[in-house]
Amino acid sequence: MAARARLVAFLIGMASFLSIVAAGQIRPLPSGGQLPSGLFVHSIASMIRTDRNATTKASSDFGRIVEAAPEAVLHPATPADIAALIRFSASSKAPFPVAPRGQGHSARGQSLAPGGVVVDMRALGRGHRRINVSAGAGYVDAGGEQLWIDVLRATLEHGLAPRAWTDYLRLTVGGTLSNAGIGGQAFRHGPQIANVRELDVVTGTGELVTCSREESSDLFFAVLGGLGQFGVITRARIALEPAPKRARWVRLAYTDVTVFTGDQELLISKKASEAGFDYVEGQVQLNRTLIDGPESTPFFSGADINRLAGLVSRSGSGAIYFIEAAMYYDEATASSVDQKLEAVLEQLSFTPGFVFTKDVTYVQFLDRVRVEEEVLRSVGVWDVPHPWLNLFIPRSRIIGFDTGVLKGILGGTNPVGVILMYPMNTNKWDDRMTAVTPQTEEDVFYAVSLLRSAVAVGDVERLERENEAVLAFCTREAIRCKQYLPHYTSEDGWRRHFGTKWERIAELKAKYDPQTIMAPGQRIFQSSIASA
Ligand code: ZME
Repeated sequence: MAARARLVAFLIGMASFLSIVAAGQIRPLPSGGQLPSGLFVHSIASMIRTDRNATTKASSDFGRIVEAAPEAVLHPATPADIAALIRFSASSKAPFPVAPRGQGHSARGQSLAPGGVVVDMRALGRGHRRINVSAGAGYVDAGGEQLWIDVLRATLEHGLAPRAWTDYLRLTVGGTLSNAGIGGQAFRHGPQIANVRELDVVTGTGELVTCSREESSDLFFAVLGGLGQFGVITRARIALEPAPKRARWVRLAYTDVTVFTGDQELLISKKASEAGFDYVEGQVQLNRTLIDGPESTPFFSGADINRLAGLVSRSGSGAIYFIEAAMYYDEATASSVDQKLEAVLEQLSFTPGFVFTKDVTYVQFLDRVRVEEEVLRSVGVWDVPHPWLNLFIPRSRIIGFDTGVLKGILGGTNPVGVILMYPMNTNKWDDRMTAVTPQTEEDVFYAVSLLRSAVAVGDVERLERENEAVLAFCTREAIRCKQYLPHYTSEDGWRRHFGTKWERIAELKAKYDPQTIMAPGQRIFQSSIASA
């Protein structure tokens, strides 16, 4: 079989590669590149595993929808080891695919390398912590393999913290920066990719390049939101701010989507200097998910749930909406936070009486999905298929989307999982980066995340059909939406996704990964090997 032949080619290639190293001949590779001298001493052979134990772990991801085994897994000790592997592939007669894998939290196989080599990025951080805080300069250098929770803990030792977060912190820096990294702070600070000052990248030609807005800026902008297509992020320099100590965390209930989105848009229009929230998201609860879902238990008391159930039955559609927001504070601002919260709440139009407040530490707030994870794990619904769909919707179309999708296609369903819906300011996104936003003139767009889990027989197929229907609805209604964490199986889908950015992306691909070996699980560029 082809896979078998490739494995043999790989091992033969590796053997001859090792003999070059063993013979002490550092000579130009066919591509003209030099072997890094460090490799001469520490060959990567001992870091490559081909046993089933290693390859099986790297054969699937959090999505549990696609599965494909790599031929081998590299456990690098240094970025130079990754460079050696990529250079070996890129310069060989039969290049093989290479995919970095952090936590494997992709939903559709984006971190897989069918027939190639998965780089277990987490191996980089073993033994020593690759996180260095420069407090005076206000940044942290974090290895691409580092988890955001560990970056948070390290920076807090200096009273500092990154400004932009994802909802879940057990993700790697390289993983979120390859996508965008969105959450309730993005309205003010932009996505995580907008808060990066510098990167180290091992490109698809096996070069280790330091890049920034000033230096090798084409690579810097390409890699941010670049879906792993141009190289592997081995270090990111991330901007920091003084860390708040605590968060006043609120949920406000609505039955009318127009009132809900109106309040969200008011909140995201506020400057940091005005009385407002530091974090703004929103959730949609269809039918009985609120009452049944384990997700809700940490926030609402039994009495709250009874009151909310009453609200659900009074809401004609059965849908209720929550703004989830947080106001950060510390010792200096503790005495005024209640007043500030009151001042903001007064401007909003949530259902009277339906405000729920919690007061938690900053870490408890940022790491809140961890609690959900533990609940879901305890009832066995964490390691299940996740046919997730994330969309960016232009502001002008969000009410139509709510009618057609949430109250239409998904109306009457009782999904297990979370539906998120919150606006962001377009001007916080840098269009030079590969990450894609709706290509309209509008200054606000919504993230709508249908984060549903498949827990029963037939759920995957049913949820996938619903996802298809949602995308078909957007096409039919000419809603210029973009997928976030995008997934397409045809080049045509990718061309439409990238729109005006496509030509530039193809050009950068040819420059930084001419053999199309990097991150094949995205299925953007069909490599000659993958299709062979
Ligand atoms: C892609 C994405 C997942 C964005 C947010 N999530 C979440 N996943 C699971 N539970 C969540 C959540 N956001 C809030 N709760």
